[in-house]
Amino acid sequence: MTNVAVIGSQWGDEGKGKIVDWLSERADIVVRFQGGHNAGHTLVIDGISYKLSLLPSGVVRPGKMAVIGNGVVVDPHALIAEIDKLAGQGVTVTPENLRIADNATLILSLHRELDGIREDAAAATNSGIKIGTTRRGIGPAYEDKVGRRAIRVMDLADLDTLSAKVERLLTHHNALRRGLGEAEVEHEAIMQELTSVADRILPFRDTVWLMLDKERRRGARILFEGAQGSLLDIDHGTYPFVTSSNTVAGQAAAGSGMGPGAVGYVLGITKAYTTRVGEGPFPTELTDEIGQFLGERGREFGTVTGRKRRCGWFDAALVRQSVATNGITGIALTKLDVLDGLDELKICVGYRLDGEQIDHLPASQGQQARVEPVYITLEGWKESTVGARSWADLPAQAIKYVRQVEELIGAPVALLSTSPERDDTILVT
Ligand code: 2SA
Ligand code: MG
Repeated sequence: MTNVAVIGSQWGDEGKGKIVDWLSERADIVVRFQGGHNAGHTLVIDGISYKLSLLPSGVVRPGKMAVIGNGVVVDPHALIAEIDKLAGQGVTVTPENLRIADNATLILSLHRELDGIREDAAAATNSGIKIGTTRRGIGPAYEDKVGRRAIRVMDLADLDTLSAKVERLLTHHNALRRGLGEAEVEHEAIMQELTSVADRILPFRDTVWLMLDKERRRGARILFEGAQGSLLDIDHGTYPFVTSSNTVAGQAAAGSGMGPGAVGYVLGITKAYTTRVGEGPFPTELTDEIGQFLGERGREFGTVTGRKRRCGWFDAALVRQSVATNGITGIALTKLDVLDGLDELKICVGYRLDGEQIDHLPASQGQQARVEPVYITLEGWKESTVGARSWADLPAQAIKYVRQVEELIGAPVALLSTSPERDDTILVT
């Protein structure tokens, strides 16, 4: 097997966790390369459900190395809490099975606070833009990274220079906080926050690019685990209603310290309909009883925040776009069973914008808000597809739906997932 990058092709929550888990059996190393504990993966293994946010999914499998790459923003408190919670479920996380890049950026409590302050202010005053973030501090932490004032994992080991770094960070943040009418943050408080977590975090630190390079040369199989989805990408997503990292496959290389050639097969995880949480455009959104039905049947609630996800028809124009921006080799189609029993199904094939028909979502925020979906309609199926384990188990209309999806997005379906259990996966050859 070549290396595989698992990427969400929509707005996240496509079911990446299960597929990563399925693939991790064939991998030696599972690497996260962007995002942070805003991600949410639910893994169901032998009836036990594990909810992971920051840790790579491979961590629950014995004998796998889990890696948090440099492209990730790491909240040390969240990491410690997640490790401790897993310990309660019998999963032991040690430096034997988890490594964190020493050049990864830390999320501090001031980032989380700022995320919340901004979201609340935008909601209350109706000015600014409410993004509907997960309030985990992801955006503010990436701002500091790009602003070259972030505290990184390795800084925890260098207390001599840490104080000056914190000073520089606070010069920026306290100016910002004064402007927002918030109390300033004390230097001592941040120093204490950092020193209190150092002992738990530092044992996991590693020169990840070097370790991965050695492993690659040795022939190790690497699985890159994307978080969120391509339409939440900071460049290619529905800006400004996006997350603050690149979520596309190219980031698998930069966010782990490997070359693009290491990425290998790009598997786009694609839900058989569309969901989104948070604000922002969603051309095929259904606010009627069908949307309600998809949300209930599909149990569409955020893993991290418990927020209700917005639901709508499959948007082939958007996924076609993701096939291009990621270089998707094949897709894993998930949650087909949620469509069981619907009389007819619609698929969006393009949009109407100001009287013209277009085949992709324009980049402009104003135009994105104005596009209207152009649909084709397919007949539904009555039979249940839950737990189907072979192509022959699927009703003819379901197969037709899948074939139509492939044709419209311009990529083949490589895997079909028919329930949260990992064995209910059809490998399409
Ligand atoms: P942020 O917190 O700055 O990354 O939020 C910015 C936007 O990105 C969206 N976003 C997500 N969308 C879907 N799933 C995500 N992860 C969790 C999950 C979400 C949850 O897997 O269920 O539990 O609510 C995720 N993370 C970020 C977010 O909604 C904003 O639109
Ligand atoms: Mg999720």
